[in-house]
Amino acid sequence: MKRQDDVIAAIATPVGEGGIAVIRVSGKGALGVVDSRFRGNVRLAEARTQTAHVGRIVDDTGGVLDEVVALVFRSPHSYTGEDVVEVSCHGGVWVTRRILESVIAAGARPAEPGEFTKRAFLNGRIDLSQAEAVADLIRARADRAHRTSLEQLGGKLSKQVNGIRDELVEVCGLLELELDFVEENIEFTDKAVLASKLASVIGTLDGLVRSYHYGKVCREGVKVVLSGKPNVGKSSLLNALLNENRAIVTEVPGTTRDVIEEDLNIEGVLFRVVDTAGLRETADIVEQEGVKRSENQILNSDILLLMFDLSESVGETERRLMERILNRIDRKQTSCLVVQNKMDLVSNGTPDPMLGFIDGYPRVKISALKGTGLESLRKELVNLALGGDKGLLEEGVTVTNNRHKEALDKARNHLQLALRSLEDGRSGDFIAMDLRSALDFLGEIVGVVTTDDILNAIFSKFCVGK
Ligand SMILES: Nc1nc2c(ncn2[C@@H]2O[C@H](COP(=O)(O)OP(=O)(O)OP(=O)(O)O)[C@@H](O)[C@H]2O)c(=O)[nH]1
Ligand SMILES: [Mg+2]
Repeated sequence: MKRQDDVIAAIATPVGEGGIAVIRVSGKGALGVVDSRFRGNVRLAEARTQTAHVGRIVDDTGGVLDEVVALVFRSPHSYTGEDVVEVSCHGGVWVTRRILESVIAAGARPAEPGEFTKRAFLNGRIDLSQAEAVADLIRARADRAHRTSLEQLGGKLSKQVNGIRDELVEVCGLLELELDFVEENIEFTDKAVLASKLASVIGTLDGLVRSYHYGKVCREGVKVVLSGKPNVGKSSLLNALLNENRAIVTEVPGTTRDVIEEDLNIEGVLFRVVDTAGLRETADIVEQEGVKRSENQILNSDILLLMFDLSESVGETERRLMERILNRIDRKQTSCLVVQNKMDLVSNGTPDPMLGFIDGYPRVKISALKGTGLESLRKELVNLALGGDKGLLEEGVTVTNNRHKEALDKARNHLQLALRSLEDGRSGDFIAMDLRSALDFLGEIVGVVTTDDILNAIFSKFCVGK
């Protein structure tokens, strides 16, 4: 078992060559450990907090490894809450490695993934949901993900959850007080007031659980799969959206065989756009494998673009193809958008060949070749990704983490049971039991209630040095 008060050390910057790299050292005695390998005008062990010192780091034979700047943070004024030294050295892979080794030889041990942040949590610097936000912030690849993780890091979710916990503690207290006076038949609390309190908390939890859909969109992005018959222009559309020649486009049906995935940022939402092989019966075994992969992608899509060629009529083949797809996808997960391509080939006034064909889905007409209609397509994608809740959710707290959502869900279920018991006139201790369970689940989010399993699951996902 690794001890909690060891001095730990790790390279905090990514592996590779760069301007500078940072080696982070934390724990009681961290200043002394680094000081024993530091040669400068100031003894780090005696330095004031939040000061920077130029010097050299040496190895165990006294040989100079690099010129560095050492930043000193004294407990509790540091990321972890412990004594911390951050050594900024020149950003070479080898030199960084050697400095870490030197610090370890001087008495530190290599940090585990996420151990700095874990210590920040254990020392009360941040709560659990804030610690998780650190990992999300590092992973954020688009504006909205960045914004929600930053809000969570600032404690927006914690604040709301703690507010709810306070209310529930109060209700619990009232119920339990009443129990002490059960013999005397005294009622302290108006049942109707309690019920409306509970109902309002349930409403708040409902909103938080619902925000998870938007939160997931922010965090993981939206998977958009381009599907349709060969040659309708799927690869052309991918290229047009990315504004680069990413996928091969030819007039030969069956050009794309592999699955091609690229990130696309629209209005701060991250879309993962997937181009696939055109769907058709084929004798070519390479293409057959491609079609199989397309079908896999379709089943795992958040948004499915059903692409058609406007210059062609739709008939029995298309009808069968669409039936097959639409019967297999999970409507709760996947939204469909019909894209009619090659509008440059049809003159105005030509009747829509798809009149009455798979109605009930939003449609856009585009020309991937000329780049027309792409603006409406982008708008439609954002609409489908964020749903109607867009404005509403941006105001409030967004739940981005599955662990939080599950805990909120469970808390809400217990509160619903409590409310029902209250309405049925059950005894106070019975109701309080469910309230306690709800409190525990809410406590798991911020980390007041926690287990080693929960902590390990969370921090093992961090990188070393964070
Ligand atoms: N006129 C016109 N031609 C287009 C348009 N979009 C694509 N094409 C042409 O249609 C042909 C097929 O385009 P692709 O993008 O390769 O079609 P695909 O759906 O990826 O085809 P597969 O990979 O074979 O499934 C190419 O010759 C494109 O130049 C369009 O909007 N207008
Ligand atoms: Mg293609």
